[in-house]
Amino acid sequence: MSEKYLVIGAGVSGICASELLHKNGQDVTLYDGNKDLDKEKLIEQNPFLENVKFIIGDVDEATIQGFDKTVISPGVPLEIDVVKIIQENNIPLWSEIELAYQYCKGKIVGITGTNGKTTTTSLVGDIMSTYYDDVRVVGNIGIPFTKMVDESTDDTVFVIELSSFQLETIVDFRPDVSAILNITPDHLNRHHTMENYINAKKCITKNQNTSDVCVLNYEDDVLREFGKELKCKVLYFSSEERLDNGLYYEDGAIYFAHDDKTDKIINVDELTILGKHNYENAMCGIAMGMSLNVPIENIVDGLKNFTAVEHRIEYVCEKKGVKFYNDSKATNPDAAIKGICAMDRPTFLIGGGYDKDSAYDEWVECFDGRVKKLALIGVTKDKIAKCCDEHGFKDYVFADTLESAMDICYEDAIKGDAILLSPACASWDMFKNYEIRGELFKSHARNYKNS
Ligand code: UMA
Repeated sequence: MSEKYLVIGAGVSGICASELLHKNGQDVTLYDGNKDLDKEKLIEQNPFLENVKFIIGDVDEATIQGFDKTVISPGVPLEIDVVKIIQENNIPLWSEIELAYQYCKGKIVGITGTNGKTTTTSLVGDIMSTYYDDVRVVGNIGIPFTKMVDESTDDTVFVIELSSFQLETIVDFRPDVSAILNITPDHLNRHHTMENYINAKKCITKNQNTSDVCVLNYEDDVLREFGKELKCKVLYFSSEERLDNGLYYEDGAIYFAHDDKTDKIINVDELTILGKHNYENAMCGIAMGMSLNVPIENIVDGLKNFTAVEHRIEYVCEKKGVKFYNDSKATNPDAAIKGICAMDRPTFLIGGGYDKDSAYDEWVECFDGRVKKLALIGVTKDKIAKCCDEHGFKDYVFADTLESAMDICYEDAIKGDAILLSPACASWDMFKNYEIRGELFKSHARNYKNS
């Protein structure tokens, strides 16, 4: 018998969740709080929506009480009135990840963490594909899990990038292998406290049992402790010290220590991804591959053939001897520090964007000797400028658009410099997403004349 579902948020997640429910004979209503939502356009792009009811703008309590289940999109905060009413009436509230889980078959590999999720998810997808025939890479990476569950079988492997927003409202979702790469402050405007944010990430393990595996970063104090509380098997990786059990990096190579012996897996100069943070991503990928029985030779093949993901310290082009790098994916200060540290030349940095209540001190501190000039855009520009003043960094300018920030940098840059977009902020104040911000950066850079 069909049940009445309310799907909250008409972005890509909400639309794919509605489609999955509709295909499975459920009675679907799609809600979006944006009064200006262009319903006709959505239907034109997704014809199945003809058969879905819409609620746009306000919705009253009595209407909400009429639903059996609700599915929430990741970007919708749990504090909005609609969600409060759902919770007060004890109506099940599922993340779209939970919904997909209810309909999928096969093995599940789930990756979360503040930084490195997308790179690691994509790498794990490549590693799994060296051994399994039906590997589906989904989640926060951009393709909703709900879109890819059709015709999954016991042989399917789902590799899922999971954000804290998606994990907050899982119920039974249980990955066979999970990983938490690191936890540093991010999305504090949504989660309010670091504790809430950490707890959302920890949810990835909440239904795992003794037959499952969780891969954790040994160098992250919170995660090292967390491993001791878990029921499932824990595999640690470390980029700083030799472990008796687990993966570690030492003197240019990655090793796996187990059962009183140590196997060398790969020299890091055979990897195409650079920097210690990427060795951590690689170790996480190796651990996840091993946990799903992928032979070491296949894992090594996957590692050697992997290329960096778009928008993450991505080389774009060289004009007038100035190299352009797109790190639009650096949407928090910790990720942006990695972007700056990866530059091997004097750098013109473009930063600023949507305000997530982040602290910029550590980011600004790492400018010293590396950043020639900072061009600030977006809502956070004054906040970052104030932080620069406090830390004695004077070489900043303001710009109204990304293109004008780039023009300012390009005018001053000389042969041998880099221009890096690594904003330390989300894009949502000026762009729909970080991909669109990165694409604009790349196309504007490519349009500069070479002389
Ligand atoms: N909306 C409401 N009420 C609100 C807030 C939003 O109705 O209070 C509506 C908006 O009007 C809009 C819809 O919700 O129509 C948007 O939903 P959404 O923000 O969940 O966006 P989606 O397009 O569904 O994309 C989401 C993820 N977005 C976020 O988490 C903000 C995408 O992650 C993800 O790729 C996609 O699902 C597929 O799973 C993006 C992201 O920025 C890349 N993630 C954050 C990050 O990586 O830092 C977590």
